[in-house]
Amino acid sequence: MKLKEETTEKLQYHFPEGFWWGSSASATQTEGAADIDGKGKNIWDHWYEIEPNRFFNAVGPQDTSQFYYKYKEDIKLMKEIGHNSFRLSISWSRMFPKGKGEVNKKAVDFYNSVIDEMVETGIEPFVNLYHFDMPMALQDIGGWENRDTVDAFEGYAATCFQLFGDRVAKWFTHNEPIVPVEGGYLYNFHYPNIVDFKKAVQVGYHTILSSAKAIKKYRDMNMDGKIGIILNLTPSYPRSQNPADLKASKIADAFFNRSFLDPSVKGEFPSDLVAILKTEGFMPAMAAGDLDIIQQNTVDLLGINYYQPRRVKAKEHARNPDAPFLPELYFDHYEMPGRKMNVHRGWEIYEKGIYDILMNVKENYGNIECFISENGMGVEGEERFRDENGMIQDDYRIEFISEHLKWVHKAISEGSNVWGYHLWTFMDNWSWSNAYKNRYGFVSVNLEKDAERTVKKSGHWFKKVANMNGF
Ligand code: BGP
Repeated sequence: MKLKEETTEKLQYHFPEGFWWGSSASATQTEGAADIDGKGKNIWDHWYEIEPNRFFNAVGPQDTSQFYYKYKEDIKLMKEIGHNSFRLSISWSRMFPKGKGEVNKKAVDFYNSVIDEMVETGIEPFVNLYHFDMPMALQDIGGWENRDTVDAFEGYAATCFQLFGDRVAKWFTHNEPIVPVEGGYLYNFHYPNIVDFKKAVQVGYHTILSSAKAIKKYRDMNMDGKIGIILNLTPSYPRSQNPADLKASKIADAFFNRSFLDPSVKGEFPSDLVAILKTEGFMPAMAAGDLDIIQQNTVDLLGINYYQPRRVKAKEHARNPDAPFLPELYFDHYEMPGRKMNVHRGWEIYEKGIYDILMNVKENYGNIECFISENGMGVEGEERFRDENGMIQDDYRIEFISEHLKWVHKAISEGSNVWGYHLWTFMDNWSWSNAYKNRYGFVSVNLEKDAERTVKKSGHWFKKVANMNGF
């Protein structure tokens, strides 16, 4: 007891009792076993089949970190490095090979076993339902473009609540729902890989509706837990305080943050965004009663993924009437001189951004209960940092995490209702186009040696932080 008090006193950054320490991951990126035990194809399996060279070194989603086979070992390792919680996703196409219909018993056995193992080990499961992995059978009818997919999602969600809800008390409908919109319909990095703003808006709208409907279902079923959504928030910073730059930055914020944050937390769409959609003729098809469902079924809990800010300036060139519509018709990106970069991923590192998001949530979103559900640093060629004892000396990751945690701590001291920090990610895993190029984990994975795991220096460091509840 005395030791604990002494240790606590020495901590400069002490976090509240009950803070969630852990990491996050997704099914497609970790499980492997993409075509066995009855799993149906999802868009990633399909895309890899038709265009393997799109993926770094042509490594596909079946060659991921083999969590399907090694989850017991992994969960034990999570505990060893201080996790009290871990976010995973359920693979929709493993549960429902055709997206709907009959549930796959082997998938149910697998997720039951994973959840049981976590609970027995003392790691709280945070379970997300959709992490970019549309079942191919539903993509064939348009995926999120088609309203039938909303109903299929509601059915899939209800099945998961019913089967696993006795042990899972934290649910999430979607991870980063804007990413499939951006990647699939605007900027060419997700399937179906087209540029069509009208469809993009419809996809976004259906995703939001599906989230509200799943939340309604959860509450109608009287489930005993909380349900939320995970959003990637990119604070929008103007180049200057000139009205034109400020306006551009506010519009970027509407497109990329408030578009999903407002309906999820406040139950309404941002009026400035709606005005643009109306002017440009991009309002989505809606059915009577939808807006009430969205309004009445907001989240209990908000997961915040933070990687980088968005720097914005006013548009400098006239609009080209022949160019396809993109949000960038309303603003330009600004490469701020001297900004700190993660050169491997090409993303800016701006630690204070995490604090700005938390303060915005506190001040403008009713200080809703939230946590950092992803934050992390992908680095290429980490093997060069492996020492003679076999440990990767990833001091840069320790610095990255601690610098962000300092800002989270400051937000807490100023009243933010933030309850946890989950790193992206537990172990190196497969990324949507970069495959295994950039490594993010606390634990390295050797793809040449049966996906052998070794804890990196950051994992050992995190264990101390989590066990002391600070640093
Ligand atoms: C987030 C996703 C994760 C993960 C992470 C890192 O947007 O939720 O699935 O991939 O980003 O990004 P990347 O893998 O593209 O480097």
